Parts: sequence; structure tokens; C-alpha cells
Amino acid sequence: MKTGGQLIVDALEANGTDRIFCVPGESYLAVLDALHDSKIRTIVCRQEGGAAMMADCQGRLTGKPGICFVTRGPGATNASAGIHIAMQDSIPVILFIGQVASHAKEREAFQEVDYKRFFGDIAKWVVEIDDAARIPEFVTRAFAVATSGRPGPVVISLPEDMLTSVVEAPAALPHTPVETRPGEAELDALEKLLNGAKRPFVILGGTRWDEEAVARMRAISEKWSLPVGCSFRRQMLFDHLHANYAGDVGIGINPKLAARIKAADVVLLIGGRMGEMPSSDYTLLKSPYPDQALVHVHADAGELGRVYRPTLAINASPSAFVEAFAKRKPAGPPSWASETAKTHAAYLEWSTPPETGPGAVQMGPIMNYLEKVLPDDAILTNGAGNYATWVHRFHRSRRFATQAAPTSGSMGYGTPAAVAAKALYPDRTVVAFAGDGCFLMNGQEFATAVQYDLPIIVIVVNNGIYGTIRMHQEREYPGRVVATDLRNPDFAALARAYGGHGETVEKTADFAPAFERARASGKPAIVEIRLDPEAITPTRTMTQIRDKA
Ligand SMILES: Cc1ncc(C[n+]2csc(CCOP(=O)(O)OP(=O)(O)O)c2C)c(N)n1
Repeated sequence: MKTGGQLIVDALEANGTDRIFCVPGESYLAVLDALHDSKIRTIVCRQEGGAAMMADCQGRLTGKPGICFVTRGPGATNASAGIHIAMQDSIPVILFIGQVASHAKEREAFQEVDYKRFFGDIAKWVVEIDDAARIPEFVTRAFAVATSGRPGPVVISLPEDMLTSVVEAPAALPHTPVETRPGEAELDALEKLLNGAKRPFVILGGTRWDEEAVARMRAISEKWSLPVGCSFRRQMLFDHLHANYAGDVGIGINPKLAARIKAADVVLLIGGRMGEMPSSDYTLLKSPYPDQALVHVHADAGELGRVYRPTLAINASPSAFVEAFAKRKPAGPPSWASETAKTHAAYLEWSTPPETGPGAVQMGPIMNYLEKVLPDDAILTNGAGNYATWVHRFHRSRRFATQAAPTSGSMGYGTPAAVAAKALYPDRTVVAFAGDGCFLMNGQEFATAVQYDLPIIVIVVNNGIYGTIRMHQEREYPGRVVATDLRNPDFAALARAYGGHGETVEKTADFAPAFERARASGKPAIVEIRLDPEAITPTRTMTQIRDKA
């Protein structure tokens, strides 16, 4: 006989969970009590949005569900920020919510929310468990749903009286991972298409990749001399210094790369969905009928033909697909090999940061410095804002599981993601990039880094504005500034107040010693860069944008 709370923890352990992220609530005390005696590590966070983003980051870097516990009503609505990210990014997450007791339901009781309706559009599956005896069944199923096909977030609502009830229940069994492999007929058809192609192009995206799959993809690209681009914020899928790497198929794409993709005769899209951002608003591939012959590989049959009618649809996970396709060979030496080299040369040129720009701090040399000192396995996280351009365009990603950034463009992700990444890989360098706006959306999770002794480095690029929106404002409504000016705290002092290390960078030469001191401090650190708001993009100033409007 066990309580519902004990059964939840048992089912998590049976499914391999060793860490959860939470903000406590009186609605799920029975689970917290069961965690007291379990081997699962509990990381208590400062806001549920941050906790859910940490769970997302863990799911993103490992492929296994990140687990988050929050309380009803305000806890759940706060957590929704992270659930939306996991949904858009196809990340396995399980969010448990303490729910009002059964006798109070449907009376708009204290903090009562109908989670099926609230999360209906932003979760893969939402379930409320009314009978504690069914906990093993539902939790194991949640792991299966979160990880199979197109991964995504599952929400489980736990009525308080169900959690305290004492029942006899079957022991939880681990979920059985589901693989989706391509058939020989599809591989034959792809081989034929590629052998007949003149200008093929490969785009990698989505999830269900791992280190081995990335290595296999590299070998495939070499065997077929294929140019490879990475979809928006999926840059960890291909070594940027490999001779076949073509660049980031994201926001502000290299025009040469965009032209190359448009001119391709065959596009092999593996794992991604080519949504609005990577497709440059559905212009690189036209929706619903692309000009190029599209071979779309996706683990969810529902994604095949959803936005683009593919010439060839292959229902397979990226890892199963590359494993199978690695055995195929080109009929002869690929005729496009010299083009592939040119594409990489265009990438190298595009990803070389400018030496100069407005103001006393130049981001170009700072990015150059970071490229020199950061190890290949360093993990970089970020949220949304123009500062992220510096990371996405100029950081040369080398390895899998080194990037955590929301394709949904959600601000406030970088700091909590860095906390989760450092908890997962304590020996690796973890650097969060944030704007001043972005940082203050979930900057309170810096306290979580301090509490658990997780020495992350947060680089706050402070330009005193919500820069992206100011840029759009100046372009669309020049000179009419509304709601984009920010008056900020002293971020280095804030870091120290939290018990961390703080640095302020006011000129380019300050950055390297500041970064090294931050690293050497062994504490969570904030390195604030005071950037001139004129330096709004790597190539254009705010004034130029306004004058051109
Ligand atoms: C949660 C959320 N709220 C609002 C936005 C809209 N938005 C996109 S970028 C941005 C400004 C980002 O400002 P900052 O972090 O200071 O970076 P900067 O652009 O100045 O480099 C805003 C408000 C968003 N993407 N996400």
C-alpha cells in the first residue's frame, strides 16, 4: 500500500529519472514528502517558468524527458512559458501539476484551472489522474508520449486527495522506447534521386539526434560530398568547421546561402519542420509546393505533408534514418563536390565577425576571443534578442549537446537553461548569453545557480533597450520610440548580491581579463557588457536603420 505521492516518485525512478526541477506548492506535498526518501535530486527554483525551461534544457541535451513539478493555478500558468518552448522545439518534458482536491473541482476552487483546456494547444498530451492506482500506467505512458514520434511536453494534473490516498498499485515498468526506421524502398528512392541530382542540399533540424547520429551524418555528407546547413538554433547538429558545412538556415540568413538553397534541385530535410523562421517565411521552400524536389525525413507521419508536399516522404527519426542511409553509396563521384567547397567558403566569410563598430565595446573581437578560449564541448545558451545574432552567426559550433536556445524565440531562456546544463555536465564550461531585457525575465534563476554551486557564466549584453523591438520600431515607425527604453540595475553588483561574481566591461580590452576572472572565481558569474545601442546588428547601426526607413 502506497500513497499517490510515493507512486509518482516510484514511477519516475522506474523510468530512469535522477533529477527534477520544481517550485513547491501545498497542492503536491505528498510528492515532495516521497522525494525526501528518494535518490532523485530535487532542484528547487525561483519561478516556474525558469523551472520548466530547465526541464526543457535537460530534455534538449539528453533526449530524455526533463521533469518539472509546480503547483496549481499560478504555478502552472507560470510554467506554461517553458511548455510552449518544449512544444515548438519538439523537446520531451513532463510537467506535473498539483491540482485542487476532487471535492472542490468545477467550483472554480482556489487556484483551480482546467489543464486540458489551458494546455490544450501547447502540450502534446494533458491528463488528470483521478485514481492513484493508475499512476504507474499514466506516468510510464507520459514517458512514451513525450519521447516518441515528434517529442513534446506532457502535462499531468494530480488532484491533492488522489496524491494522499493510499492504494495498492502494480509496480511501474519503464516505458519501451519507440523507433521509427525508414524502409528499403524509401532508401532506394532517395539514392536514385540523389544520384540524379545536380545541386542537392541538406538541412538538419528537429530533435531525436544524438552524438552517434551526428557522426553518421558527417560521414554521409563526406561520402556524397553534400553541403549541409543547420536549421534555426539547431547548430549543434553539424561541425561548423567541416568543409561541407554551409551555414545557419535561420533568421538573417546569409543571402548566398539562401540563394544556394533556392537554386537546389533536391533538398533533403532531416528532422526539421522548416517553420516560418528557418524557411525565411516559407520562401526558401515554398509552401505548400516547393520548387525543389523535397525529401522530408521526420519521425512523425503527421509532419510529412503538413506544410510542404514532399517528393519523397520518409517516416523515420533522424538517428534511425542516418544509421540506415549510411550504408548507401553514390553511383559515382558526385558532380557537385566543387560547389560544396564554395558553399563552405561563403560560410567562413559570413561567420567572420567585423573588427569595428560603434561605441567603445566591439562585439566582433569579443566573439573572436571566445572562439579561441571556449573548449569545443562548451555549452552556449541564449534566449531572444538582437544580441543572439552575435552567437548564432559567429560562434562556430563543433559538437552535439553544446547548444540550448529556443526556436520559439522566447526571451528569458538562457539563464535557467545554463543552470540545467551545468547541473547535467558540471565539468563543462557553460555560458549563457542574454540581453538586458532577456536576462531580467528569468535572471532570478541566477540564485539557483548560486544555491547549487553551479558556476555558469552569464554574459549580459546591456544596450539599455529592448533592442530587437526598437530596431523594428525604427524601421516601421522611425523616430517614434515607445516602450523600448530600459533603465537597468548594475548587473555586476546584482551578481555579487546573489553571492556570485560580477564584472562590468566598458571597453573591448576589458572583456578578456573580465571573462578570465569570472572563470577563475569558481562562482556563478555575470559579465555585463555595456554595448552602445547604435551597435544593433553586426553590420548596421540604429541610425542607418532609421535613416533608411
Ligand atoms: C517572452 C518574450 N516576450 C517578448 C518577446 C518580444 N521580443 C523579442 S526580442 C525582444 C527584445 C530583447 O531585448 P534584449 O534582451 O535586451 O536584447 P537586445 O535585442 O537588446 O539585444 C522582445 C521584447 C519575446 N520574443 N519573448
